[in-house]
Amino acid sequence: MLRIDVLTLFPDVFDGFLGSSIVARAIASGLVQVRCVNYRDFATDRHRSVDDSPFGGGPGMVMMCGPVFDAVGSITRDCDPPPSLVLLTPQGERLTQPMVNEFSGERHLLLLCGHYEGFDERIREGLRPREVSIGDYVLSGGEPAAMVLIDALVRLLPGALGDEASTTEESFSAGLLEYPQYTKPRSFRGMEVPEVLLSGHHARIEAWRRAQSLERTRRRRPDLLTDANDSNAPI
Ligand code: 6GU
Repeated sequence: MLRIDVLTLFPDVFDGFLGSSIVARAIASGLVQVRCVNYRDFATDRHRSVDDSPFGGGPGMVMMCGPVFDAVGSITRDCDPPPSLVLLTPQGERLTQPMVNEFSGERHLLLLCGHYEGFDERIREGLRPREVSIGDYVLSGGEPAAMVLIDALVRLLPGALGDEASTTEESFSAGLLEYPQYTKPRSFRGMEVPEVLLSGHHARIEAWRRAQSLERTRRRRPDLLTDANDSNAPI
């Protein structure tokens, strides 16, 4: 059982996500446990503040140390071994499939979502979290990134996809983009399913798919072919 705790100012944002599809089923079958905790529950003043203006001036607000350290402490207090801390930030290391594979081997993750202009730097200094970004654009908060990470993680848990074949089948095209897929009907508005897929000739089908995967990757994502790619990541 993988345990994931999420620290956030907006726990409600996760409700739809955690209540739907693959992730919901993985939770229901006990493959993963996800708990959302609000930083605000650890605020100490009467306004329940979790952020304040930056020393030195400048726009926006900064996540305060107090509520963040106390929230993390309340979760890690009873945990042996302690969870791996992940701070979601556009300043982090870019999330990749090999990184997701690595995280899926953990027993307990604690995800910290930020808001406002960022975190007080002493949160990094004191907690030494791994910092993760999901891409080179700025979100207004880390919550969508946490959901991206949880989704990518959960689908790797044995049994999460139901159809066990889907992950093994995908690894055939390791590091390449998926080949084109078709389903019924054979003919739709004048567009036909490639003949080879109807042939029942498994070796030819496999060769066609392999060629399509390579060609699609070369055209759309040549970087995947040229980059040092020791992952086994189907994309
Ligand atoms: Cl993890 N957080 C925010 N706020 N923006 C992002 C991101 C994370 N990853 C890409 N952009």
